[in-house]
Amino acid sequence: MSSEATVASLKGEKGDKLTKETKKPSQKARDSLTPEDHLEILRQLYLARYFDVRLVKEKRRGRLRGTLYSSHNQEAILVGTLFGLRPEDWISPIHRDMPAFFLKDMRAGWDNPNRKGLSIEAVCAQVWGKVDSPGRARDNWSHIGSAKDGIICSTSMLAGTIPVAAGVAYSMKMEGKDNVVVTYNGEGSTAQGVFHEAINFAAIHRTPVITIIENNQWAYGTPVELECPTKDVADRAKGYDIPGLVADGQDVLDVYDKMMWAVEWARKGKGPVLLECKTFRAYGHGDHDDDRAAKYRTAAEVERGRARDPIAIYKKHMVEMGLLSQADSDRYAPEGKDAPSTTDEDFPPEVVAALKKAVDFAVKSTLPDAEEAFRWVYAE
Ligand SMILES: Cc1ncc(C[n+]2csc(CCOP(=O)(O)OP(=O)(O)O)c2C)c(N)n1
Ligand SMILES: [Mg+2]
Repeated sequence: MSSEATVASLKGEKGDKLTKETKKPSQKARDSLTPEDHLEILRQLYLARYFDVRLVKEKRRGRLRGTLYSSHNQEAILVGTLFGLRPEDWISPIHRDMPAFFLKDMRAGWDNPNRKGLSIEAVCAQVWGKVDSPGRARDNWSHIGSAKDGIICSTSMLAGTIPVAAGVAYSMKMEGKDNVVVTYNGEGSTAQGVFHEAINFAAIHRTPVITIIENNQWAYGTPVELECPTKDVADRAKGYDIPGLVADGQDVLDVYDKMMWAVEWARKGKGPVLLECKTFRAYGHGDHDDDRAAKYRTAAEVERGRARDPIAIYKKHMVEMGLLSQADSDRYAPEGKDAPSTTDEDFPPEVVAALKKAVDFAVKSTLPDAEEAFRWVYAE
């Protein structure tokens, strides 16, 4: 095949151009979720929150090194975008998405060794900086990936993995597969040049890249108005003639509905989608920034931003759907609490047990031999 023909065929059918109607998801993916699916989504929300509060507490007790970038209050974005993916789909998380590494393909069973995602044990070993982690103690956070699990290695360069994701998606398209690649970025990342180059490439070649924008209103100490000139960050999609959707990032079902619309669009070969999920960063940029953040954000803004806790919103949905009793909803209620005021009793026992097993594994894991520091630096 000539290179010209390859490019033409990768662009997809003519006439796929956006119309106003296609921009608005009309079908609700949530209608196909079973009661078991709903309970699993709730369990995953609890797990993501518990992972975060446990880490914050461990760090404050001096048991962890490095920086923590909390995903507290942003869990519905991770669970809602990952829940409906196929095992062979790819993801590309960044610093605020640590739970994404283990939430990927979690529906296949939390302890299933064959599922396409990292185990909670591996992620905890990474945070504890131990040898049994993908990073083998080189750092404590998200600079990890796993080709066999469909996870692109994360880097710290904001928006830096979108071109990689576009390339992975391009190769899958050439192989005739209908998998999608999901990248996660903060709203601040969308001010990077590489963000626009990568989305431009993906749009021209109609590669199945879904870019999640976790709009938590702040990029370190810079507010969203100083990063993006449009009201919705999703409006950046207009320049590339691709769908730009906005979801309520505090409502896991709204995220799920919009995400599944995006996935269907991308799987059909229609190209990339931007999905902005509006949320609010609960703490400082990282735990080193908590004190400074209290100066650049007012207490009233933080209170407002955290008033709609994703766990509370989802439990309310479930009670209304008759899938959760009010008593069960009240039994485990970490919503609205900061990590230090949260106890294990706020979470279902199976969630606490799963993380305890993972933390025990991480604590028992050793440090690598000192000589290992010189490995994988130059070609071996
Ligand atoms: C190219 C680049 N510039 C600057 C930084 C430093 N930096 C790390 S995170 C961050 C803020 C990111 O904000 P946002 O994209 O909104 O994500 P959030 O942390 O809010 O989830 C900055 C400026 C970086 N990692 N990469
Ligand atoms: Mg941000």
